[in-house]
Amino acid sequence: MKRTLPFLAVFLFAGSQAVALDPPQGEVILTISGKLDHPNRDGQAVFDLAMLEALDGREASMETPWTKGEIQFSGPLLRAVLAAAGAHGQELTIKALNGYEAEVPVNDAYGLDTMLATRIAGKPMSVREKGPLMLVYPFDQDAGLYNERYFSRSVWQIQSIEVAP
Ligand SMILES: Nc1nc2c(c(=O)[nH]1)N[C@H]1C(S)=C(S)[C@@H](COP(=O)(O)O)O[C@H]1N2
Ligand SMILES: [Mo]
Repeated sequence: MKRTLPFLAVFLFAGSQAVALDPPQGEVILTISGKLDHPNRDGQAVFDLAMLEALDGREASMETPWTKGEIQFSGPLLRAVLAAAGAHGQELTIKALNGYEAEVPVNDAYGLDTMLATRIAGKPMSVREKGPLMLVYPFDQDAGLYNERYFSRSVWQIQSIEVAP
């Protein structure tokens, strides 16, 4: 017992380190708040571009109502971002720099390959180009998503995500 306890403590510590979210090195472009297992700043999870682009992502070309012709988007899957934050909840409020907000069910992240696009045609998106982040539904995978319900959830200039139970 005297020997195994310190061993167990080291093991548990190593385990919690493995799921922790590193602090951002660059400019913070996304803040997630709510009930989180992996906060990295004042109870929130903050991300810079490199942190987001290191997550499991997708790259897909599609048409959208906001762009001309087929264009390629890439970025982390929304579910990978939520998992990195250790977010628990059912409803997301996605907030943009221009004050726009949309309610998005968490199922849109887990049931669909919805991405938090960081790039358009391979280039980071400026605020003028609806960046730095845009929620992009997999319109290329399912034409049934191409309607006002999902357009209204397609928030661009995303700044923060609030996770509610
Ligand atoms: N940041 C931001 N994203 C937004 C909006 C907005 O006003 N600001 N409007 C939403 C709504 S209601 C729709 S239908 C589409 C419309 O985009 P559009 O105005 O470029 O056609 O974007 C969605 N994303
Ligand atoms: Mo809309």
